Amino acid sequence: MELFQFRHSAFCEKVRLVLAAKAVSYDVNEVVPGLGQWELFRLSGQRQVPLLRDGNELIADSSAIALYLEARFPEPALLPPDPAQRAQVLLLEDWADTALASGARMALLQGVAEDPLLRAALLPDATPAVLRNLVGAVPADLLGGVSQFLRPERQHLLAALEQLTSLLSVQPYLVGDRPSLADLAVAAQLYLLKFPAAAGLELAARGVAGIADQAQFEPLFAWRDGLYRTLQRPLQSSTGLG
Ligand SMILES: N[C@@H](CCC(=O)N[C@@H](CS)C(=O)NCC(=O)O)C(=O)O
Repeated sequence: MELFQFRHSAFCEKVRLVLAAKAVSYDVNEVVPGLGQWELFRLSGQRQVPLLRDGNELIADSSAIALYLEARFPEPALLPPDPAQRAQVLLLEDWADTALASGARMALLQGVAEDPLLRAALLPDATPAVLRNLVGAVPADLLGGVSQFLRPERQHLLAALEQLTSLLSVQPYLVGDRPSLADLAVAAQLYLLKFPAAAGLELAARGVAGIADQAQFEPLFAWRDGLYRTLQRPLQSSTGLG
C-alpha cells in the first residue's frame, strides 16, 4: 500500500489513522505541491491528496479510502454493525469532513497569521503552497484582516468544540463503546487545532491560540491523545514523489 499525502493535511491524517487502526503498514509518498500534483493527476485523473494505491487499485478521497479499507480489512471494524449506530458514525464523519474541517482550517489560518512561532514551526515542513491548501484559497493579503473576517466561523467552531468536549466527558467514544470512523474523522480535524506528538517535535502540542491553550478544551485534546495511544501506528517508509 502506498499513501500519497501532504504531511499536515487533516484528510491525510484521517487516512493515516484508519491505516493505524487497522494495523496496515504502508509507504508514504509525500506529494510536492504543484509538480507532484501533476504526477498525481497523470496517475489518478485528479490532483488531490489523500490518494491510496493498493496494487492496481487507486482510491482518492478520505471517505472512499476509509470504506475501501473497511471492506479490505474488516477487523477491527470502524463501522458498527448496528444500522442506527452506523448511520450516526457516517453522519458524524461527514460533519467532521465538512463543517468541522472548514472551521479548523479557518482557525489555523488565523493562528498562523497571528502567531509567528506557529508559522515558523509549520513552515519548514509545509511549503507556502501546502499552507495555502491547508487554509483554503484565501489570498495572502487578507491575512492581516483575518480576525475580523473569521469571527462568526470561529464562534461556530468554538461551540462545536464545546459540544464535543461535553459529549466525550460522559462517553469514551462518539458512537458506541469502541473507536469508530467518527472518532478518527474528528480526531483528524483536531490535528490542525493542536498538533499531536505524531506531527513532529517542532509542532507537538502547539496549535491555534485561544483553542489549543484553553483549559476548557484540555479534556477534548486529552481524549484525542488517548485515541492516538490506542492506535498502534505501523512502521512507515517514505518513497517521495517528484
Ligand atoms: N474530500 C477530500 C478532500 C481532500 C482535500 O481537500 N485535499 C487537499 C489537501 S487537504 C488537496 O489535495 N488540495 C490540493 C488541491 O486541491 O489542489 C477528502 O476527504 O479526501
